[in-house]
Amino acid sequence: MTLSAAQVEAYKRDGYLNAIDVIEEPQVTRYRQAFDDLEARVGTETAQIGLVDYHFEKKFIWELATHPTILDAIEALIGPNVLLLATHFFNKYGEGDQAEAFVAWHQDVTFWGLEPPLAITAWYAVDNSDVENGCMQVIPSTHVSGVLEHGKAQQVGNLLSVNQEVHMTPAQAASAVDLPLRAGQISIHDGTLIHGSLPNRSQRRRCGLTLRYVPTWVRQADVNSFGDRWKAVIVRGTDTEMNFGERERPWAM
Ligand SMILES: O=C(O)CCC(=O)C(=O)O
Repeated sequence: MTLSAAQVEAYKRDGYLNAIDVIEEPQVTRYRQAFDDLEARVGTETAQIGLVDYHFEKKFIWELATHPTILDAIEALIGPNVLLLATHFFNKYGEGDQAEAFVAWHQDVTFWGLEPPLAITAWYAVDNSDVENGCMQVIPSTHVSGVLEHGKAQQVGNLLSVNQEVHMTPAQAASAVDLPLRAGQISIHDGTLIHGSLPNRSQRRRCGLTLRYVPTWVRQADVNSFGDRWKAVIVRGTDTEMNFGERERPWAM
């Protein structure tokens, strides 16, 4: 399955797509349990935002990042030669010290050091994600403005790596669209689309796995917001540019 022409058109116009079915039961539960096991091992403090690039260690993350339905959609949007740039879990537990955790309005690529600043994210719902537990929100069509200046968030609890936030007018914030997802679905967003999410006001965990992709012709001009270089791996097509060096696929599949 690939995206329809109407979906590609909508993505170009709005900067995102929502509610794309990827897997069904029993795989949804199998992947959730695999995450539960990882969470139990590292603890919720780390699991909240500290699980970066665990696809090198955990096969279920690699399986999701290379799922044909996801890669077909990514290929339809950025072309045939695709690198997996990174994977990163975003968890909001809605209780205890983490109750106020939120994600401030931002663009992904601002601090990623990419040239050109082009990346795309598939956000995979490990748990059902809805308004009550703080699903992703986007400001449609903001990707057309290019990379914007970010300041620091004033509100405590921002999960972003350098506490970044892009200023929004009240009118812009009022045009936010919720992206609810059933576990097993993805949304996709452009790296320059303004997005964020509110605190989890439920008793249910909200776990999302972000899968970041770039076309092979993008290169790393600077370190990313972790002060590091991306560990990109080819997941579709061929990498003739080798802009991120050569890296073996972590799992044979
Ligand atoms: O999971 C969230 O609430 C936000 C995710 C996000 O900011 C991202 O995908 O860059």
